[in-house]
Amino acid sequence: MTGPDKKVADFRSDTVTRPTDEMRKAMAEAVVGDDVLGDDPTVLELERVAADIMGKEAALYVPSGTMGNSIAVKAWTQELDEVIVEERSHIYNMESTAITFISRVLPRPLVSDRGSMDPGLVEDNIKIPSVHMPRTSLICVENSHNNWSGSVLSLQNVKEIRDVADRYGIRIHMDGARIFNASHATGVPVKDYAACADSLMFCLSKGLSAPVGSLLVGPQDFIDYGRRLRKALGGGMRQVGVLAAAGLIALQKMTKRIKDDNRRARALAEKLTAHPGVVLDPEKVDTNIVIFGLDHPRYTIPDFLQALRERGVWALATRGGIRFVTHREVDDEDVALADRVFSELLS
Ligand code: TLP
Repeated sequence: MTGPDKKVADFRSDTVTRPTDEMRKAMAEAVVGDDVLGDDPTVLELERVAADIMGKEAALYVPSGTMGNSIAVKAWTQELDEVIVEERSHIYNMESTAITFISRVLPRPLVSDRGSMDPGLVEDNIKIPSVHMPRTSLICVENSHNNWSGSVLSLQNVKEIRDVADRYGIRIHMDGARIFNASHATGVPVKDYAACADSLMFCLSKGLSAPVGSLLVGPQDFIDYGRRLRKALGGGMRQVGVLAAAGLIALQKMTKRIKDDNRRARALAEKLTAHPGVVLDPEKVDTNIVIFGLDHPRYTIPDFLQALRERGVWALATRGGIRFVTHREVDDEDVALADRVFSELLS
């Protein structure tokens, strides 16, 4: 099946999106080769297009966002280093400890204003060179920010963090898994965000609807080393042009539609907030992720999620409550269904 399964309104994640018919056709017809040997033309094209869109020298196709982030952290750091991360970031919280397991660095989590770290606080946390302390070598930022309900970073904030990083010779990696959602929300071109970071990872497999894959972009020598790290991590794939073909369509044809997901998430938030027990400020929904608390005498969060699921509305528990994510396979009817089910359960 390539279209949405209308039996449920699946708001669990934009990762549930299945490839479009056009992607499936391109996958079937893809010209392929052995990508580990560097001769899959479809992968090479995807990497070239990705680097171009982001305004970077080179790109690396990786199986997942987690691998892209892991390669970036490993490439920019050495053991005994420290990495500044935002306290709710995906890199720090949701990658099964990859940052320490793979790179063996110390994460330094900082508080933020919905994902935007104060550049002064970042500067205060850069270690002065000392035999006693780790060396700060990398700052990671996340845009849009998953666990802050899809909040976006202003270009100003990222530029100020860039200034700090430059003063101390530190790299910046941007987890831009949903950078196109952020770009639609702020009007800042993805290239401008990417220009503030040394490297950026973005996902094809979320709102862009490709079945698999992410891209890591950055300078040529970083990507060359990243290619070796990808092999070491078991991410060297052979005739993977069959997947890259879908990725090319994701990049060339699906980025524009992301604004619909952002719009629908705001509409969903406005509806849900009207129900008793829903703790949510729709003004704080910048992109396609809606996270809200539940304060209701009849339900715990697991019970409420179960009751939703029985009525065909799927969502996930997350830090701070319940998460709904909009994407290509949920439409206005699904939003209306969620609204009706909330009325039934909470009134
Ligand atoms: N996020 C997934 C889950 O891991 C929670 C989701 O459903 O939102 N950075 C960010 C900001 C992400 O949201 C994700 C995935 C990743 C990195 C990792 O990407 P994958 O899942 O491809 O490893």
